[in-house]
Amino acid sequence: MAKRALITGITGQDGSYLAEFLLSQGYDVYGLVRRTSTINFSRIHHIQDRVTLISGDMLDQTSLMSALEQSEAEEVYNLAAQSFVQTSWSQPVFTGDVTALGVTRLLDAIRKVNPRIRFYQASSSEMFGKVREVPQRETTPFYPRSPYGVAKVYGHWITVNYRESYGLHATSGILFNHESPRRGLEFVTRKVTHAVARIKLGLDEYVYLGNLDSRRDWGFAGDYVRAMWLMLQQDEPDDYVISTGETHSVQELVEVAFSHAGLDWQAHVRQDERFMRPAEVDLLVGDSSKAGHVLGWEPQVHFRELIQMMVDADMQVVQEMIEQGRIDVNHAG
Ligand code: NAP
Ligand code: G4F
Repeated sequence: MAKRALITGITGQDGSYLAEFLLSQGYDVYGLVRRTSTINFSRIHHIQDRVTLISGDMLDQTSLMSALEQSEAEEVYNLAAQSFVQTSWSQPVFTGDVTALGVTRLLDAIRKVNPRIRFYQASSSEMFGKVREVPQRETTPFYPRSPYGVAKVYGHWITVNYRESYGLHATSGILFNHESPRRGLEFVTRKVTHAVARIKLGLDEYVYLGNLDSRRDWGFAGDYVRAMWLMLQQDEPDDYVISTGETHSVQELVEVAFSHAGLDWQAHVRQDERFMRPAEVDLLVGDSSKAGHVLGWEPQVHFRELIQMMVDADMQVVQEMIEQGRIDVNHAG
């Protein structure tokens, strides 16, 4: 019998890679999707006939219980969230409802429907915020710097609490930033690599960015979803940091992306107050040695290769848009 997994957030970057990975492992894959006025299945279009989509929302307890009953999942990966840090200042209550309380709704549904389900919570390095220790590891205290970070701290601790209160196999993966050609356009890596392609192909002249000094530990999403799966294959639930151990500034990201396309970044990058944050996370760099020892997990793709892969993919995307007439090159904004 094939194993059954339910993924919340299957339409997102990680959800699409995880669904592909689980299919490759022989799983029956179910995905929770919320109702939207326009269908946004572009990241899972290529596998849509191999996964079963179930309508539901992290704000709606009844739909979560139904999704568990319908899928009869043995593993649940909770990737759904309002995941954009900047938006969490303009929509703090909504962010808390989805990203924090949504975790409780799902855990409680699991407790009632089938407490033997193995649960993965998508925790975040944003929880470390104003970092108390360098590098950050599982034992580093949290100091979140955004409503999103605060919501993720809640999600992390309610996962630990349900593990300890009810004996659930509930695991929290503390993942550092991970990117890919499927990353949303609002996140800085993809914003930059997409802008590089548009500038190179003559559609734009500038990209407007916020803080160029902050540093992140950027890995590849395809590597990170493998770690999620490995965590749920362990006999005992636990918490794991997943990171590359390298840190780079936003400016370094910009330099690598523009130089890969043969462009001088200083001629095309402008700073804009709109993209500055009320409170910044200045430095993230993770120590994933526990994941190395226990899970046998190591990152395969490193920073420069990742950014170059994303620039190459965006060059292709923008070129195809031009060829298909989806961008009017004479009136590019
Ligand atoms: P993403 O691309 O923004 O995807 C988020 C997913 O959540 C989308 O499928 C979205 O559905 C879904 N969602 C949002 N609100 C929902 C709701 N109320 N009910 C049901 N589904 C809802 O995020 P990602 O980069 O794949 O990240 C996956 C998870 O890992 C998130 O929890 C994120 O916070 C966390 N995380 C990400 C990183 C990273 O660097 N990528 C690092 C650490 C942790 P729609 O398509 O309908 O919007
Ligand atoms: O790409 P970002 O928006 O990612 P951020 O805030 O680190 O959050 C991402 O990673 C977290 C893991 O640590 C996830 F939990 C979270 O869901 C999300 O996936 O910003 C990265 C850095 C920040 O310091 C930001 O201030 O880039 C800086 N930045 C500079 N200019 C910008 C911009 N970020 C964005 N999005 N847009 C800019 O124009």
